[in-house]
Amino acid sequence: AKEPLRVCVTGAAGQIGYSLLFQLAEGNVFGRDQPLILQLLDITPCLPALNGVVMELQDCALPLIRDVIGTADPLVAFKDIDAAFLVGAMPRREGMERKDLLAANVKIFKEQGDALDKVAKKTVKVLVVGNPANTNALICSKYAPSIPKENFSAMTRLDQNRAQAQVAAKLGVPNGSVRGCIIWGNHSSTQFPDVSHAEAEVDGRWVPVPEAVNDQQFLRGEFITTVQKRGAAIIAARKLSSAMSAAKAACDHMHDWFAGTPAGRFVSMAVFSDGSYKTPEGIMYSFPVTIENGQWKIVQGLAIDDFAREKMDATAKELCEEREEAIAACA
Ligand code: NAX
Repeated sequence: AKEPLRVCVTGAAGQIGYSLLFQLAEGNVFGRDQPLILQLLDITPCLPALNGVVMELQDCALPLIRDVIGTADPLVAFKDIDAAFLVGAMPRREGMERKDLLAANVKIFKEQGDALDKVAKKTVKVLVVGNPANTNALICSKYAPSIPKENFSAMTRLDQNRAQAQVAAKLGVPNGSVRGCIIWGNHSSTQFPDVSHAEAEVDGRWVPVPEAVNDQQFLRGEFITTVQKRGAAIIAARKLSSAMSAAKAACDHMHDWFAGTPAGRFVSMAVFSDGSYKTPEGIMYSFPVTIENGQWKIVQGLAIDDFAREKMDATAKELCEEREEAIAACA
């Protein structure tokens, strides 16, 4: 039998946590034969609610769960972990400036980076979901220097899934008949959802999405803004931010990081830029990646036209600004 994996979820008493934990505990992420020890972190005022979640997980009587720990201490939650979903973050309150929110959150990720550095396995894979996700991941890694940089990433998979679903709906095909949608840059409204390298299966044949959709005005306009503003549309409708879809995307991201991508396929995740596609080095930029043996590699050689270039530069510029603000906030 396999040794249990230790998996941490932060913000585990929150709404994404509530959806994420069940999928994880069922075996959707690490496989249905992989036992798990769940180490759940939230802040002290939320410990009663977290305890309720721990009780519910016990009551699911799931075959893979070996233990569930709930704590407000990052040193306990991160002890010996193999994987971390860093979901917990400070929500935006009314009247709060974007800058103040960033400052508050990067401090959380500084502290958590420090704790990961002290107690997590050096092979831990860390997925940051809490916003501003890209910059939080950057700071977290910076304060965990003993863990390789490649082990940190931020989530743009929800944006990728949204793009895929929009294209499928436009074409009237199942979601599985669209692949290769890319998210470039920041998980924010400056992200660039790009279907110029995507394919769709129409009448039993895989064809480039731009050809299948055959509506450049839509693909360069409404499609992009729909994906960019989808988070706000969910909030307007639900009075709560995306949770079910965010949790599912986090599971997709971590699943593929551990299991790898099928031959010839790629997924988007925000990782350390090495300067690929003329992006500034050292920011957490979302790229198309292939994954093998738990290692991601940025897909090289995709053609970038002037339209894409401008969008890719704009989101890079925002990430550079966030990095400056974050470093100042941590000083
Ligand atoms: P909730 O407010 O429901 O839950 C957040 C939980 O985190 C709360 O229980 C809170 O007590 C906890 N928390 C706060 N500070 C913490 C800390 N220092 N350590 C541990 N736990 C802490 O928010 P939810 O809807 O679950 O969203 C969580 C985060 O995901 C937010 O930052 C949100 O902006 C972000 N999102 C990111 C997405 C992405 O695609 N990258 C999409 C969905 C989501 O909006």
